[in-house]
Amino acid sequence: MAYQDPKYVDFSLYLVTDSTSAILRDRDLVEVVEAAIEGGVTIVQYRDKVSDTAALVSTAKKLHNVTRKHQVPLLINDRIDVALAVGCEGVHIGQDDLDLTSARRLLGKEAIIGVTVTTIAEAQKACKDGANYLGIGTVFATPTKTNTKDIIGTAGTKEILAAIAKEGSHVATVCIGGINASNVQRVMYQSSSPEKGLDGVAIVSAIVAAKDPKHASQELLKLVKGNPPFN
Ligand code: TZP
Ligand code: MG
Repeated sequence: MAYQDPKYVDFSLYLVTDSTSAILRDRDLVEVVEAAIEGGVTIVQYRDKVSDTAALVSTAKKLHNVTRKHQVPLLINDRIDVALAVGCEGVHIGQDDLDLTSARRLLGKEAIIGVTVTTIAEAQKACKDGANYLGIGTVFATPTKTNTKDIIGTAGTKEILAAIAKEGSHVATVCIGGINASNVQRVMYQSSSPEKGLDGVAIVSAIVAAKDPKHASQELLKLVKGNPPFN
């Protein structure tokens, strides 16, 4: 399934999609995603809570054509069946989705599987069960996802990173929720400890809803890779 060893995936700027027309400004999702990749997005998750299965597979195939062209991994949110149908690189699952062990059994050891974690216990379990990366959050409250369990802030993110580092885990980590150009460096800096830092940030609206998704991605990537001014 995967063309890229999960160990070498670049999580620096992780684009998570949203299919509501308001956030897309009625633009074509596939075009927005391609522009974002041209701007520097390093990995894409197709997250679509509204389309039916046939539409999900159809859009996922179009997205995969684009991500393959640019050699960027494509993951599907929630839906193992859609990932299998499309043959993309993996999935992202939450605490209420099919469990990681079953997802791994279905997708195989090459697939990239990420898990949303909000607590230290969830993070420890995901590491033990073989997640390739953790999506930590929600960091800040966001209109994009209002049914989140907890807002953990950068302090909560740091606690999770420290706990898994203590257990010697080398799992990749990104955080998600309310991250944009004005806070991304603070998020990277404040979440990290000497033991373990974030590998990147996962972002929906600051890219998808941006007037110019390519430019927004260029700016975000520069900030993620640069040294924070207050360092
Ligand atoms: N999971 C936790 S917050 C969130 C998801 C999918 C949405 C993040 O969206 P945004 O627009 O980057 O705040
Ligand atoms: Mg889910």
